[in-house]
Amino acid sequence: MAKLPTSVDKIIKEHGPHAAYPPKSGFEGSHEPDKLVKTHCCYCGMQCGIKLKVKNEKIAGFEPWMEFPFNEGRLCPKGVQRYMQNNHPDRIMGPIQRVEGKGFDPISWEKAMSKTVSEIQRIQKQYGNDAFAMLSGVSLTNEKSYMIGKFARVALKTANLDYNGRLCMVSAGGGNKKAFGLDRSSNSWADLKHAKVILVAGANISETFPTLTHYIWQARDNGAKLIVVDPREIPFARTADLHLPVRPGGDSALFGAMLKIMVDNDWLDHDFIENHTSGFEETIEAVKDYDLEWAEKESGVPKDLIYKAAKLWGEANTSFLMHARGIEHHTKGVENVLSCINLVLATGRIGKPYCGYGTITGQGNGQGGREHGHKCDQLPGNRDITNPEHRKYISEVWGIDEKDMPGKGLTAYEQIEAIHRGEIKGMISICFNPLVSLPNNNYVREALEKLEFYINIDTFLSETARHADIVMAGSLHEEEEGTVTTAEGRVVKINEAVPPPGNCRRDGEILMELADRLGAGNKFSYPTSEDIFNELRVASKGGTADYYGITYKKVVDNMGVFWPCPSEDHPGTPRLWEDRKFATPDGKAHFNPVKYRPASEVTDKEFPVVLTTGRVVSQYLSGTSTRRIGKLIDQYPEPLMEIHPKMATLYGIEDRDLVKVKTRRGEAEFPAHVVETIREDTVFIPYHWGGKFSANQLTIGNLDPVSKIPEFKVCACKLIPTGKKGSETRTETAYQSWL
Ligand SMILES: Nc1nc2c(c(=O)[nH]1)N[C@H]1C(S)=C(S)[C@@H](COP(=O)(O)OP(=O)(O)OC[C@H]3O[C@@H](n4cnc5c(=O)[nH]c(N)nc54)[C@H](O)[C@@H]3O)O[C@H]1N2
Ligand SMILES: Nc1nc2c(c(=O)[nH]1)N[C@H]1C(S)=C(S)[C@@H](COP(=O)(O)OP(=O)(O)OC[C@H]3O[C@@H](n4cnc5c(=O)[nH]c(N)nc54)[C@H](O)[C@@H]3O)O[C@H]1N2
Ligand code: SF4
Ligand SMILES: [Mo]
Repeated sequence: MAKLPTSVDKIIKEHGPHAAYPPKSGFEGSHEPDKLVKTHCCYCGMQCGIKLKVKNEKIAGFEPWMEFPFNEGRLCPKGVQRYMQNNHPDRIMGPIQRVEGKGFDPISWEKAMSKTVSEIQRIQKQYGNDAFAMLSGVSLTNEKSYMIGKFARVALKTANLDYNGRLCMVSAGGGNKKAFGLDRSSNSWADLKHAKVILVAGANISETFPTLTHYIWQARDNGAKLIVVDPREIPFARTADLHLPVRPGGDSALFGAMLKIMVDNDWLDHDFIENHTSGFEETIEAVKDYDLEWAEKESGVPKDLIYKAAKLWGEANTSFLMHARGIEHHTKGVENVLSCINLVLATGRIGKPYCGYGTITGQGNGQGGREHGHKCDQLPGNRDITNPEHRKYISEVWGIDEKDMPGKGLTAYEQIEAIHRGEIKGMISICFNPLVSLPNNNYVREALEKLEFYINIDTFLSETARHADIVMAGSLHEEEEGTVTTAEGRVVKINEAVPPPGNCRRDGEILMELADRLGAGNKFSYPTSEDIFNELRVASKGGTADYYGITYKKVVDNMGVFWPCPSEDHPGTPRLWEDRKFATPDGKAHFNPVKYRPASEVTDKEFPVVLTTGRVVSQYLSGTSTRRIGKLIDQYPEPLMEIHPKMATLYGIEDRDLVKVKTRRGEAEFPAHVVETIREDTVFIPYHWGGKFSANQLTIGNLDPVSKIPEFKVCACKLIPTGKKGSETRTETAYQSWL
């Protein structure tokens, strides 16, 4: 691995490990900014409105944007610190090239571009077009997401394009499409406020979507009951009416049993089921043997709690069900989602005020980015790349011959497997750090080193970028105009606050130049981001994710527009399904039978403990940005392993003892965090760190057969106390884990 060319070492030496932000106190001009730019937080799917302060073309601070309707000025710990990333001394300030054994050297854009293009052409000529793959990410705007879908198919001419939403939203998307024919949460969060029962499954909202908690607290003030399904008593479960401490992997047994109880007690909306759904009979047939004893054994939730939850949910008048990755990161992620949707459909409480369902989108543009074509099987407007009509329509919009449109490609983790098999030889990635975020990452590292040529477009030298031959210095969220679509389905405007610093370039410009040099320049000539958006509008027209009626002006005037929005005079659709016309071919909502099956790796004598992974409030994803912001590091400096006191006693482990965690894939050491809030049979490790601090050395690469999401949320491990204490020096090392 190569050494960093940046000044990190010097900063650490001079200012200590926590000075991972510009060490001078304060930012010049934060009291007298040149301008305030209304935009959105660059991190999670809430996309909170924020005003960035700009001084001398640098971000100097922020102010709350009180008028933005979703968050009304509220921000979480990450949102209030994110302004520190743009000026950060670790930014890659121009293109760099790997020099074997030495590190990275700066190179000119001309050299970076010409070398990249000649390697793409060489590899494609030698091994075929699909041997050059692309991976992308949905921290990128709709405009860039759309352009990447087109870039891979039209300029690179490869089928193998996929994205980091494959690790995130695809199980939810798969379930939503099967049940409703459309992949979006059915309601805006406004419907939460007067829901009488709120069920949240596998979503640590207080830490992962902090500004959304305000809506739940408002509902609580209005008398709502709260049911939380999570192996951990996460912060907002501590005030819940019912906390169901499910064993990782047990959700579909739990939800199946709840459905059976609802059927047995006739807590059903027969009119809705009969007139607006299909598949009910097969669905209840699948759960007919799910008695409470069985459900308790399989799900790990005491049977009285299962019954109470079914009763509370079954008898409610208004309700909202939400879930996130806790139920989706499984080899049965789609089935888990469907078993939740079955509970919603059985009550008919959808498409009505204060009644709804939502999967909480994770990444900043996790919603818009999964609609416009950088999934391996998708074309813009959430069209299907294998559908002849869809291919024809998009080929016309792109001005290409349909027979030149590649077919379905491999998903993200499958691409890694294809590199190992020697089928993929070259790769370009943008906005994705798979070496930290993919499961079983020792296998991922080997794959990256097998590539004949790898180019990475990022803003920091991520763990993955360090394996690239060339790294192109791209732009951050605040450095390029565009739109994103929030977890609610609201399209909002991102404004360019500052230009990219130094010799960095806007991502969109990098892609356009590459397309031009690959001979497709006439199809990638967009003077402004709005021009890309206007083409996206046409490309999405008539698709299920229809943006045709959304314009930049409308988005700005209304502080967001909810898709679908099929015509310019259409106001947008905050609440779906009010007309009871679902987007499925028969217009009905579909129940889907779900038969419980266990996780792909269950505990045994050798690996007796359940390992689950996830997040903490102050760190974001693979941590490239948040692991460089000192105050966020202070809040949670290194990954800790949460363990229940009973299990800790069993192993003779005390708080902060260093424990070796071993799975069939690898091993790593983590200080123990002994807490009563986790199940006795399960340990939890956050995954935001790289190198030897990475939880993904341990996780399993098994995928859901439909969505191809990895099983991040459950595998089997063993714990080996090391006899050492987690120490301060480790804190320093955690910060430096990418060095
Ligand atoms: N602070 C912070 N916020 C973020 C992010 C971040 O990295 N940091 N990332 C954003 C992104 S991309 C995403 S996808 C979201 C993720 O948001 P969440 O899904 O809320 O986050 P996770 O921590 O991955 O998992 C949520 C919960 O699932 C529980 N869980 C584990 N296994 C199971 C299971 O088998 N069943 C059930 N029911 N629960 C289980 C865990 O205990 C955990 O509390 O957060 C977004 N917001
Ligand atoms: N064990 C375990 N693993 C997990 C999960 C888990 O719960 N447990 N969660 C999974 C989930 S839900 C997700 S979403 C993935 C996320 O995994 P990744 O997508 O790999 O994580 P990011 O940190 O978003 O990586 C994005 C990269 O893009 C760069 N970047 C950010 N913004 C921009 C931009 O505007 N332009 C450019 N060019 N680059 C940019 C960042 O510096 C970073 O290097 O991780 C997954 N991995
Ligand atoms: S809740 Fe999400 S979007 Fe809002 S400030 Fe926090 S990280 Fe940013
Ligand atoms: Mo995610």
